[in-house]
Amino acid sequence: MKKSVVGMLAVTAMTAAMGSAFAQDAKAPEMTAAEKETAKKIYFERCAGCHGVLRKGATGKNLEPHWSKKDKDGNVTEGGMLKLGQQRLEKIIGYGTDGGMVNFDDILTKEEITLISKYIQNTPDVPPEYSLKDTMDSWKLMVPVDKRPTKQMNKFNLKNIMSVTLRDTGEVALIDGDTKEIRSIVKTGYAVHISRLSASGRYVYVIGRDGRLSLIDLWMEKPEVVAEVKVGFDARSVDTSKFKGFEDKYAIAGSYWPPQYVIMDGDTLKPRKVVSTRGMTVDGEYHPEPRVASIVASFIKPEWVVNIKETGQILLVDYSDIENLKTTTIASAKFLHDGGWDATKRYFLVAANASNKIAAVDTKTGKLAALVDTAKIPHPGRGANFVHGKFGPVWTTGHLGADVITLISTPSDDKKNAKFKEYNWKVVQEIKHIGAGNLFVKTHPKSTHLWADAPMNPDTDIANSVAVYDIKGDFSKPKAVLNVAKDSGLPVTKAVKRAVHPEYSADGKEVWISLWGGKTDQSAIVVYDDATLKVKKVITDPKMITPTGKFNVYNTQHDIY
Ligand code: DHE
Repeated sequence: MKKSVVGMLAVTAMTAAMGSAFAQDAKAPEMTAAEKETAKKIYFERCAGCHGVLRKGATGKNLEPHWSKKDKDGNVTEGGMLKLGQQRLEKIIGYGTDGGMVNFDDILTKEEITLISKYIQNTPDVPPEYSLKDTMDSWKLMVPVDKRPTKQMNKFNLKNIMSVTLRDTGEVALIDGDTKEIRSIVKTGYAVHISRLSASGRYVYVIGRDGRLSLIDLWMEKPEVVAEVKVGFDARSVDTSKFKGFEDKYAIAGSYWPPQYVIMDGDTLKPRKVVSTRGMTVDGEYHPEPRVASIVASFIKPEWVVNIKETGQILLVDYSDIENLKTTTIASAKFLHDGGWDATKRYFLVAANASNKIAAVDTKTGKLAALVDTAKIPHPGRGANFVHGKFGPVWTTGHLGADVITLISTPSDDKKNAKFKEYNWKVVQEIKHIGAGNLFVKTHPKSTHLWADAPMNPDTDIANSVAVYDIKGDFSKPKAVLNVAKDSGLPVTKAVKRAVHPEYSADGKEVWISLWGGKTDQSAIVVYDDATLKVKKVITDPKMITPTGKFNVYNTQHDIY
């Protein structure tokens, strides 16, 4: 993947902040100071997301030089990177594992794989903390509220704008869903993870892996960033206040490092409060790095659902009085990651991915509704809701670690669905997918299809493709498999082209899929007609470098999936 100067600078800021106090383990391979600096940067860019800065493991395994753990009966197991050793580590990193670790031989050079294998046999660096003052010092208000337009100044159909992450250039492209033209490309943080919309649909919030949060005003003639703030060194999630009376008032962003979340004013990003998430896991053990995974705004209460990865605690943060912040802490299962609402938007379903479970929280009662066992490493993105011919309303997840799509029955207030109550919170069906390595599933209330990708599958043909399932019946109809790489018309190169993240247009008639090129190859977005499954358009502007997530304004604003 292309590495931009912006990205390099942003990552260097994090690694520089981590200091150079690098403890050399007596048995660990020796490294020069320059090698350690390079390896530290690679670790942050490529490994920390899954394994944690302190390397205690989450979605990925524990990568400490030595570890030991006790099971319920007091039996101790020991392991660690020193035990695995240089050769074995190089193999694992280069070729991946059956356990879900992807191969890095097409992302890192041989020398980089050697370096990173040495690095993880040494004691982890501990990055510094980041205070409210640091957050405040980083805050920039480019366009104050009174200098912004009072009405929409452009003629775009804002509902159908797609906010597209250009991962490796530290940018977001705002693409007109109607005309497929790029309306604006804005500079953001490094490797933007997600875009979320304000309740009004006017503001787009984008968060980069380097913790930089940018606020884009869609009402400007050419939409631009009007405010930004750095909420931490490493971040993944953001949302806004969506409850009636609080529309566009607050924003919240969660950090991976330091493990904390920041509450800000919604229209300026002025920081108001920083709250640490360090504490006890659901097993009653202290964890020094409980990272903030997905965050979602409730529509039925002035609350955010904040999912804490390592501890497995789901926080319901009440923002009606942020000076006297009230939080409900709901114990679920460890390694919370991504998730989405059920069709009624009362229950939030989140993957406890390395625990192979889906946790469902009832935001009306503030209690855990269910913990559902699933196949290996569920990864729903936001999931997909539809009414199954036999089992009624279901929410769907794919899996990184299994070749199935799982359907979980969800409750409904509609009397005609009363007969499905007996299935609620059960896995009612597992559908055979094209392979493991799925990241995202998607449907739309106006569609009869369910789309699922498999970009992390080691097989090139599978990583190139998406499957489309007919949701009208009982899934006995064979799925359609679309080879997005072939459909893009891009030349075949050595690098694996990965088809990732289906996203619907606002009217539910088109599905957009990103196609990641390799390090230097052209990427594309392939737009399909959802009814005919035929290609409608291939977007391949040279400025479109490594597009990943695409967020339709209307669907994101209203949590439609
Ligand atoms: Fe993501 C969602 C974390 C890797 C693309 N990703 C999320 C969320 C989290 C998360 C916590 C939920 C945010 C929310 O809803 O508030 N992702 C992580 C990681 O920790 C991980 C595994 C490793 C890392 O270093 O970041 C990771 N993610 C990736 C990728 O490699 C992807 C495919 C491309 C990229 O960004 O480099 C990727 N993640 C996405 C996307 C979403 C997402 C597109 C939003 C899905 C949606 O439809 O809302």
